[in-house]
Amino acid sequence: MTDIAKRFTQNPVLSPIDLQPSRPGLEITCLLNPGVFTFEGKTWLLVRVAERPEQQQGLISFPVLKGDGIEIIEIQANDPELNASDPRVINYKGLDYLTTLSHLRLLCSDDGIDFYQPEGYPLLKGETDQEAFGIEDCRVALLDGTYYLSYTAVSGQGVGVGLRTTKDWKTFESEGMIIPPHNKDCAIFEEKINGKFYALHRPSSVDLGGNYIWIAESPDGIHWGRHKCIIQTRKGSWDSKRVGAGAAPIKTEKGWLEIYHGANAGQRYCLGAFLLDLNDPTVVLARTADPIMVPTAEYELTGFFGHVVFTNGHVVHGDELTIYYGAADEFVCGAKFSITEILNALTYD
Ligand code: MAN
Repeated sequence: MTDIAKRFTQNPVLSPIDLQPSRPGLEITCLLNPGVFTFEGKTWLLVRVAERPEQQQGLISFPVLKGDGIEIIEIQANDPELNASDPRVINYKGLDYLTTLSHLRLLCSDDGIDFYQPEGYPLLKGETDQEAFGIEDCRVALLDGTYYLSYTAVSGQGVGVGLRTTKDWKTFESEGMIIPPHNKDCAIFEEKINGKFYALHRPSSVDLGGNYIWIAESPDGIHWGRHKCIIQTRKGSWDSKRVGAGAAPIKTEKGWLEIYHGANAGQRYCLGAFLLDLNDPTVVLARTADPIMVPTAEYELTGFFGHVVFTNGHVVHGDELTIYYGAADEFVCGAKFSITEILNALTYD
């Protein structure tokens, strides 16, 4: 057993019933994968809220954004042109759709455990055609007083990385799609290195290559280049099928420590870690052979999509790393790690 996470005894911290749907006619199916940051002395979560209409017998229905509103698409469950074998995505008449529509919602807390929705902060919703199936799994990076929100933008055109920035969490600048499909899991470093922005990201390829983690650099945090593949899946391992970055890398004396997710062919999502050179983060120094967190708790095994722990947000206090994570794609949970313990679990090349 290599799981070194200390899960909150209060888990799940948030369940779908804890919040109100964004509009009449929809219900919250999943609360998951929050971006995390500190602001005005509080811990904040930017939670992914996945919604759909209440499901009727024999019918599959889901919302997509249209103009300022939503359109509900309804398909007979027994339609021969429907493939609904994955609870998260469906294929109908050769086109892919998501079963839920996600927006991002701000919650805050004084103790990092009890979260509430404060007054006066907007919901972040899909705004463009490229976001018609929603926005998801936002990473939040703070650089020089600006928060960079890198999130997954989904539509029939594909899955890419969108960027918005804010200083006050009330007004936002949209920079549009910064990395085109198919790409997600984009985590921006919270410090420039040798004058440049860096980000981890995850293109997907079904043929040559794979679901690997890449790094890129940028002069301004918006335009990205010099892409380089740094972490690949490992055959026969817990991360054999896909890997993707978590939140912004953590600066340690040994290097930039990144917590990432890896899944095997059975779609079990675990967490591991790798270490990048402090001065040249395109160089991988070490990686954990085994996962540091494995879905084992009931709320991680059973839910909308079971056997999943997935993180894209954390807070660091000295040696203590508190991650917030999506469990079974349905709940938001918390766990603590010792950074030293994670560093000790790394295998150097
Ligand atoms: C995958 C899963 C879903 C997600 C889509 C689009 O299928 O991660 O939860 O909605 O990709 O990003």
